[in-house]
Amino acid sequence: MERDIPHQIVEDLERSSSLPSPRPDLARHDFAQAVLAGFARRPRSLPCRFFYDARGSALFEEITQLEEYYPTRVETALLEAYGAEIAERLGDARVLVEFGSGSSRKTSLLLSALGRVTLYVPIDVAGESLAEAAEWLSERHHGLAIRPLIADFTKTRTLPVAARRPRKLGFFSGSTIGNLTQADARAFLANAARLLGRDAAFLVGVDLKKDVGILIPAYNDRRGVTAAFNLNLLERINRELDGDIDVAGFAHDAIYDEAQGRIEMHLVSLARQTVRVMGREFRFAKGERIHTENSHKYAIEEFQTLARSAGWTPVHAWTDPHRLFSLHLLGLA
Ligand code: AVJ
Repeated sequence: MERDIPHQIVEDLERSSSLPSPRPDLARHDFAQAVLAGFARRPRSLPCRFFYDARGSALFEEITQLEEYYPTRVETALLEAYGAEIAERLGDARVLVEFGSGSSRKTSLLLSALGRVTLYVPIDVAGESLAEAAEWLSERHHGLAIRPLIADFTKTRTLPVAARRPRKLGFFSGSTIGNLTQADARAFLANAARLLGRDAAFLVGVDLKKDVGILIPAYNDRRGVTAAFNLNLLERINRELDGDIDVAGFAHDAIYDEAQGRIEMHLVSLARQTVRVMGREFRFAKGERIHTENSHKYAIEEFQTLARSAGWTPVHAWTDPHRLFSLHLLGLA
């Protein structure tokens, strides 16, 4: 399997204005900074983007197959059921820009439905998974040109030269937009509008507000896969940042904050303890929490209002019969 980062990608990276780098030493530095800063502040927190090392990505893949975790399954079903309708409303999108190279399976469904896309530009910080996804898709979509961009998609200001053509479609799946606060989601949507251009459209997967009896188990499954995914952050600190954290001294917790409309994941210290990271000591009280992820949920109209405030015009929203998940098509009027 091709694992080296193609030369073109490196060139795109050098042209791009985004900060995160595929260079392992810089990636480690980024992680170290975030952990030291996150452990020093109160309440303590860690950015959720660090979940996805090799082990975390494998655990997330397992999460997507859990009975309790409906988002991946329902979004995929929506793409299967409404792909033709989406294509009809879009007309003739030629360039597909994906924010975060999510699941290649969903991208492949969309590409098949659209039919006329000739260029695919996935944007992600993880160069290795980008290269793998690119290979998987190029085997299934002959004649499709792929120009991956290694960059933080929340900050990307420029697209590869080859993508500077009209009729672009943006794709942001999985409700990853839920990781952002509303203010950050609005800024992201506004930046995407600028990046994609005047005649663009945007397809965004958004998890819906619903009964906590469904929401909580999706983030706290019986088999404990989500717990392992959350706790892997501590294991990653031990592996990469010379940490001595007793991972068994922390527990996974997922709560729903009704006022903010979001699931929050936390790691809770089960005892009073001191941990060391890169030679520094951090004291945890019993019950003290590390906030590791937000996953915002939106009613359909709520998300449409947010999209409008960022300059987009809601065109249509598709949802499943149980109203678990939504796919929003946005346009620029
Ligand atoms: C990939 C960010 C959409 O918030 O549902 C899954 C990540 N966290 N289980 C989500 C996640 C815990 C997921 N996103």
